Formats: sequence, structure tokens, C-alpha cells
Amino acid sequence: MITLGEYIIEKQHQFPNATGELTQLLGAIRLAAKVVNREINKAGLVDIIGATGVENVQGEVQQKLDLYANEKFKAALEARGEVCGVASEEEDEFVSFDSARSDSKYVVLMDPLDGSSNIDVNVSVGTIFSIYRRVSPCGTPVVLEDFLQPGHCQVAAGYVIYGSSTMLVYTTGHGVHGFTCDPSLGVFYLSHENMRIPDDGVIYSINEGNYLKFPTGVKKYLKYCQEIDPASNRPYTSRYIGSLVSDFHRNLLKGGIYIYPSTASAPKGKLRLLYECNPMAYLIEQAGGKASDGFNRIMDIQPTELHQRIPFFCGSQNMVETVEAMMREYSANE
Ligand code: AMP
Ligand code: P6P
Repeated sequence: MITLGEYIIEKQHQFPNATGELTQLLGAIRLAAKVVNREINKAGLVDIIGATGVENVQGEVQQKLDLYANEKFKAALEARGEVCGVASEEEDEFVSFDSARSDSKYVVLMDPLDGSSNIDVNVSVGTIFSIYRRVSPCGTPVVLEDFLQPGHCQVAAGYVIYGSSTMLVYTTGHGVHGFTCDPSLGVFYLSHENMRIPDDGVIYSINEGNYLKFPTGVKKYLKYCQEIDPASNRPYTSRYIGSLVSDFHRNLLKGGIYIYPSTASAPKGKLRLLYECNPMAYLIEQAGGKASDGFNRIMDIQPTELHQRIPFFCGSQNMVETVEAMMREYSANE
């Protein structure tokens, strides 16, 4: 039984020149995850459930636990000292930590509590994080360009899923590893080393309520999923939780595809490139899967805005390639 902390330090030793800064940063995320997990598990008992009435930059009403999670992750990251700034779904602009942190070489982008509208109906939610080396000189104030890096520059990425059990899943570019929290001790133990997503799956996750607004290629793919063809294990199964981390985690374990495409009303889709799609894309690629916007690799997209949205196709490699072929075939007429 190896703990998350022991595992992180063991991996650091594979980098003789490592200073321990990334180790410390990952430790801060581990601590904040425990604090948020504790509050989520008793959300029904204390007055931090439900909306604040305040809208975030996305125009979405913020749930109180959204703000709580945002504050706890920011505080843990600032206190640990390895991060010079943070960008968050809950923050209109990036947050530059005080000058004492300007020597730090990492920035963190996060969705502190994704799927939070599910909290008051007791459905799993998650935290998503993405870590980069800053591109501006250490010792100077962090700048927007430090956050607008393509996903292939990520140093690390991961998520916490606050579900039937709480897990932390992360990658630093050497595979995907999952740790399960023992609530009696508040300790994350290695439970899923070297997670791999099957090349094929029989689960598709999409909000079919938007069907009429989907691109033709997506409509064609959905009908493909629903055709009766036992030889290719179709019809597939539709599973959509409405919480990205939950749908992603299930597909990672069982195989499957998650799609949030552009729609007539949302031409860039709903999910955010920097702190939802890029970290999930890093994880899925490290697990042997694929992530695109229907045409291009997510991690090659050059960001232009902090909260920019992007259509998202993510999961088992063969499933993503099948829908990408349909997107290419039918996009010419759209
Ligand atoms: P550091 O000097 O701690 O910032 O580490 C330098 C680089 O070594 C990091 O950007 C990673 O690529 C790698 N590294 C250091 N510590 C770890 C760790 N605990 N797990 C995985 N990679 C690490
Ligand atoms: P819809 C939650 O708000 C989220 O960002 C993802 O976690 C989830 O997959 C998606 O939006 C759900 O969106 O439009 O289907 O309700």
C-alpha cells in the first residue's frame, strides 16, 4: 500500500536534477483535495449547498462549493510556494500570487469544482487541474502568456473525482495513475497504476437533448452507435452523467467516448480548452486514447483566451477516429 505522497517522491527520484518544486506543488493539490472532499461529503448537512446567486465569467450561477473549492485550492497552492499564479473557471482574470512567489516557475489552471450543479442532487463532481512551466522570466510578475500555452506543454494534469469513493488521478507524462482516498485516515493510496483506456468501447456520452443542433457528422455518429450490428457490439450504450469528470473516469476505466460538440447555439461548444479539455486530453493520450475538437488534436491548439471554449471529442482511440471521419465527411456542406 503506497500513498500518493510516497509515490510522488519516488517518481521525483527518477529526475536527479529535480529540486522538489513539482513534488511540493502536487502535495498542495493533494492537501486541497482532502479539504474539499471533506466539505463535499457533508454538503447536505451544512449551509454551503446551493447557489450564491453570483454569476461567474461563464455566466453560470456559482454554487457555494464552487467558491469554497476555488478558495481552498488557491490558498493551498499559494501557501506551498511553488506557483506564481493560477487561472480558474471561477476567476474572471488570472490570479498573480504576491511578489514572494514571483520566483516560482509553475502556473496552475483549474476547474475547482466541475459539474457543481449536480451537488444538490448528490451526483459525483470533480476538480480538474493543469500544470505548466511559466514562459515569462522567474522573478517577474506572471503574465497572460504563461497561461495561454498549448496543451502539449503541460508538465502535469489530473482530476479529483468526489464520487462513491474519492480518487485523485494524474499524469506527469509517464502514464496515468489513480489513488483512492481512505476516508478513515484521509490518505490517498495507489489503487490504479498505469491506467489504460481500451482502444474500443461500447459507451457513448453526449447530451442528446441537443441532437437537432449538432453538426451532421455527430448526428451520423450517433445513428452509427444505435445501429444493430452484433459483430461490432452495436448498439452501444448511452451513459451521460452531466459531470465531465465522472463520464471521463468511467470511460477511462471501461472504454468509451465523451462528446460535447459545437451546436447551433454554441458554435464553440461548452467546455473550456485550458482547464477542462487540455488536462483531460493529456490524461487520455497518456492512457492510450485520443482527444480532438472533431478535426484537430486538442493539445496542439494554440489558446487565445483564458476561458475559450472548444468542441470536445475524447476517449477510446478507435471511437474518436470513427467520429472524426464522419465529421470530415459531412463538414464540407456545413
Ligand atoms: P522540479 O525541479 O521539482 O521542478 O522538477 C523538474 C522536472 O522534473 C519537472 O518539471 C518534472 O518534469 C520532473 N519531476 C520532478 N519531480 C517529479 C515528480 N515528483 N513526479 C514526476 N516528475 C517529476
Ligand atoms: P450539459 C458541467 O457544467 C459541464 O461543464 C461538464 O462537467 C458536463 O459534462 C457538461 O458541462 C454538461 O453540460 O449542457 O449537457 O448540461
